[in-house]
Amino acid sequence: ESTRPRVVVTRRLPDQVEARMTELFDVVLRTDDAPMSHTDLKAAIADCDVFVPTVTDIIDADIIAAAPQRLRLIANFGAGTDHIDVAAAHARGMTVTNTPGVLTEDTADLAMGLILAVPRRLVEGDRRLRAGEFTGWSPTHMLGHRVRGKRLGILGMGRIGSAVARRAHAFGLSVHYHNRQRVPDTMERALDARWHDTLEDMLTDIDILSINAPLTPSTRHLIDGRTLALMKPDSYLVNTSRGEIVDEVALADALAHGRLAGAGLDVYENEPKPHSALLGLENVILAPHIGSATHESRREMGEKVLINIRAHMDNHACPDRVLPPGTRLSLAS
Ligand code: 8YV
Repeated sequence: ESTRPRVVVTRRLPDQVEARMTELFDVVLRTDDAPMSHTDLKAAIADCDVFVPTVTDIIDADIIAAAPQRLRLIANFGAGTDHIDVAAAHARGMTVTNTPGVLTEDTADLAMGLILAVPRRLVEGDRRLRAGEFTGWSPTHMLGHRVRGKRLGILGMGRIGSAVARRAHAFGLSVHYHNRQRVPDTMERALDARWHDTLEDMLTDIDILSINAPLTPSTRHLIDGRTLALMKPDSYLVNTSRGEIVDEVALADALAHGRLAGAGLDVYENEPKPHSALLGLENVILAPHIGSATHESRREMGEKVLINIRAHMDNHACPDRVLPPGTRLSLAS
């Protein structure tokens, strides 16, 4: 019993994942599902060997400093780790892991769903019908814009961006991308994607922007008033990555004043609250951060957390180590 690692989890996880953790570890699970405060997180991290946070937990240097020496692994439930001060964790000799891969297809499905639903005004139509405004078909009722034949620009051609590209071809979109580094030739050919060496160059050229990049100091507010102004007034923006990549005030302003035709958002700068200016706009779909919210993805994310913890306990390299900031991941892997 006493050799079982003490694992502290910050949020309720799917039942099967919690059950498996209870079998394997001396696990401290949550009983309610409210996000922990900074003070609660500090207290929670102080007594464990492995810490399992989620996207709602800001694990800053102050919280990492409150961890005991025996805590050597932060196993994040989620792919993005921008909420964790990974450099501070590494400085304390900790390993940080995440759950990439298993949520790729579901997140790409949501992005593709928004790419189709925003130009076709699907959610607006649902809203209008429920409000009693569908009084009969007419040749000019609820016209949107055709998706087929348009140009999709993908910002961030990693796993999720590539999965969006593959879907996009089936809907007749041509695929453009911008990424901090050009992807290998074979991958570029397989994805039939045209590289733009600058974001600015891509933005002037596309009809729909899909944001699939991680949040880093260099992607924060990459889409702001200046870069939005480069987009065509009849173009669309879809964001399923991190809200902070977009200056939400500038986005709301562009949408409200016809400088952008519409947007589909799953993530926000200050979750769980979208900027109030977005709430009144008809040409925006606002999803509640559900990119990976399927029973299947969440279960598999839990399994990934377990695999990383077990590798760590067995003194093996964890399969999903988050590399120090600035390290360039190979996109081909
Ligand atoms: C999760 C996500 O909802 O993986 C991510 O980065 O944003 C989503 O899959 C969240 O991170 C769970 O912690």
